Amino acid sequence: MPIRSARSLADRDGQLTYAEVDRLAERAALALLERGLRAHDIALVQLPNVREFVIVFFALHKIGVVPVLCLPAHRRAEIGHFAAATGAVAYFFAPGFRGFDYAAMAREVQAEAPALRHLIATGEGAEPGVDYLGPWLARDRGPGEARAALARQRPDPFDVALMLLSGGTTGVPKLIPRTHADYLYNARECARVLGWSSDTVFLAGLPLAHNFALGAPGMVAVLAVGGSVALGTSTDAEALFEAVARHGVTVLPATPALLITLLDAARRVRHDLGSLRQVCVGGQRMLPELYDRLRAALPQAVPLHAFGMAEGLTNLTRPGDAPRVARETQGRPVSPADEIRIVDDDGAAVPEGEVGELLARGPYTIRGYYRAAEHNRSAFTADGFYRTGDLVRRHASGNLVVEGRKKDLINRGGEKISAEEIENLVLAHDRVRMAAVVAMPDPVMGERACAFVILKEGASLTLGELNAFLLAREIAKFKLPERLEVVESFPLTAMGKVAKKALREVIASRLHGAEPSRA
Ligand code: OOB
Repeated sequence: MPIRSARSLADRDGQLTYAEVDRLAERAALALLERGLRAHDIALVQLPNVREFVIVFFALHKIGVVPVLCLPAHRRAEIGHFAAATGAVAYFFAPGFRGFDYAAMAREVQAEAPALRHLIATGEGAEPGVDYLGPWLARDRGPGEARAALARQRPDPFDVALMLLSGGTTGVPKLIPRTHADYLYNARECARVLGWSSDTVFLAGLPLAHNFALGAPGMVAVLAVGGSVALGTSTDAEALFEAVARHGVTVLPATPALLITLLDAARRVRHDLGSLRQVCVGGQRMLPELYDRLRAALPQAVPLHAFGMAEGLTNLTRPGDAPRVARETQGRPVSPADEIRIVDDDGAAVPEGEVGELLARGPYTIRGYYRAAEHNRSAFTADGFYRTGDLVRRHASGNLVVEGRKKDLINRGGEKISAEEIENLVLAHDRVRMAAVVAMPDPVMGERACAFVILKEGASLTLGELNAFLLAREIAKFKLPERLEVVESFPLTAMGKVAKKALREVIASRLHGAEPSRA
């Protein structure tokens, strides 16, 4: 059954019109007001792609409470950090999602975060100390009362609307404050350049908590032009293809890693994918070979490249770009007011066509991370440009090509892992003397994390032991190193720092020698 009309939201439980979503969001907002939540309060939201994500997102916006969008994969270390860093007063979760006991984690986090007064779960239940959304959403109070109460709470468009998480290169993830005005503008510009309209049917299989599926170019962009959104909680190929056929999906966002899985499965798939018009690939570079595979498998769909970042700047290829440009480049900024510079290590512009670091400033790019004054001094230039850490060059077409990066992170299928964060945890192991975590190449994920360690005298360590130790620190599983290299010493740079580039080369050549490339 295709989505029954424009302007709807579909999830595992059926379809809602915009008006129904709005009414449910009003009910949730009123319940939150009654519990004492107020504008500028902060709420941790850790929900998968279900209707409650959307309802809570808009409910919080109605009363000016700021959601911190946590990934379902985050565990106690990350959630505890966000609670402590923000003084969040509420935490929204989906009990039992993918078999994990979020309620137990919520209590543990709450025990160490005195400000966290409200634990709010999806559905119905009777856990002591937990509120449930189910009864809130069922309580109708008549539109008059609701509208009057909520009208008084309406936030200013230039207030912070939400906080995204940086993939980050620092020891703990940084929070990215985005305002109502900037986020909506960013989303609208994406919808405009992609030609989205009320005919657009968008399938969010990637987490909505991530900027890509949320707005740039994601759900908020679709809603801004009156299109429809289908939500999926799985990135399993069968489930996604089934959803494409069922809802008549026209736009599918994917990371290159997900796209590879989908294309591998497409050979044996029976679902009708004929409705797809755009496949939007981002989070990581889509190589030209993958672009070619996509074209061959889905000739009716335009492959688009999304090179974005939670900090703001969104680059997209345009549906009208020449095939060669769409194949070889990662697009260009969506807004005419975006300013970019490509600079060398001294901050001077590189000659046209040469590789340098991309700097960005503009109407929807942040000027600073939340409560991070010191980090902000190095993350932004004195005149307010964000240093993306991405190495790019300008293609003859004017679009950008991503050639590499300066920042110290691992991009695992679009999921960013801060090397420093994992190194700090590895160093806490009592058998480890020194640690360096670097990216190793992978044909599907693009990169995976490899931990190089120098052990203490006479000690030994296996990857299994290391990861058991890391998991006991309660971090998201996707951050675990997938290979351990025990070494006697690290190569050093002329400055005496660990030469990570050399370590990346060591592991790449070792993998290359050991396993013939499967790409
Ligand atoms: C998206 O956002 P983040 O914040 O998880 O990661 C941003 C970083 C970029 O600075 C770049 O290093 C990398 O991810 N990246 C890409 C890329 N898209 C993101 N590198 C090469 N090619 C691409 N297409 O990942 C994100 C946000 C909005 C839309 C799309 C991706």
